[in-house]
Amino acid sequence: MRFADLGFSSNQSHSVLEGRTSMKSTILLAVFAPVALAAAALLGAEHEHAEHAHAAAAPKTAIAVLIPTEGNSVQGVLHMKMVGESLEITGQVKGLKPGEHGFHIHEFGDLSAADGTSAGGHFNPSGHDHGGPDSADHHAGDLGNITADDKGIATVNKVSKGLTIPMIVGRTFVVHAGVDDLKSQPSGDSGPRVAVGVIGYAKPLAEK
Ligand SMILES: [Cu+2]
Ligand SMILES: [Zn+2]
Repeated sequence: MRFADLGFSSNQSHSVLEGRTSMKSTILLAVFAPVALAAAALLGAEHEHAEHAHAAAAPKTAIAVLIPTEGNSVQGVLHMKMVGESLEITGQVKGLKPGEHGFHIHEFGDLSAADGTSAGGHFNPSGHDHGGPDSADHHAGDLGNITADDKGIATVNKVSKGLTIPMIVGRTFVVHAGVDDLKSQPSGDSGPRVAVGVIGYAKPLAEK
């Protein structure tokens, strides 16, 4: 095929035309490339930001709303957050008989049984014996007792070194009718379960 067939009168005019076209392309590129690069950088930054936000989104706070088991009227709210390497548990439980009550994290987030037994035994990932939170040997979920005042209200303020939010979310706080003696096996002989609450991720307290 000859250039004449394409309507060009000569090789020269074609090369001039081509030269102009490529110059136009160069100008276009020069004008738009920085815009495109800037847009790409913005998108990239946004993407990176989103990924950071995702990584930072691993919740550091949790909540458990305690509801009474059948025949009881104990209820409460517990807030959990990490303070350094430790889990801080704060909150209030009411409707208790005055005195001490066993207070543990049990293995399962299953409240299907009316008496709370579906929550299973004490959360014990390391296969220890039952004990108090300060005993050398104890279940990770052993938090000792909470103490109700003469109005039946227990203010909870505990710190546990062995627990983290990801370990406990989906498990259950259990408050017992009786005192955890911190030594009887397998669970401190603290009697029936009077309130239960599954632990869930929570919005950080400061943001409320
Ligand atoms: Cu318990
Ligand atoms: Zn235990």
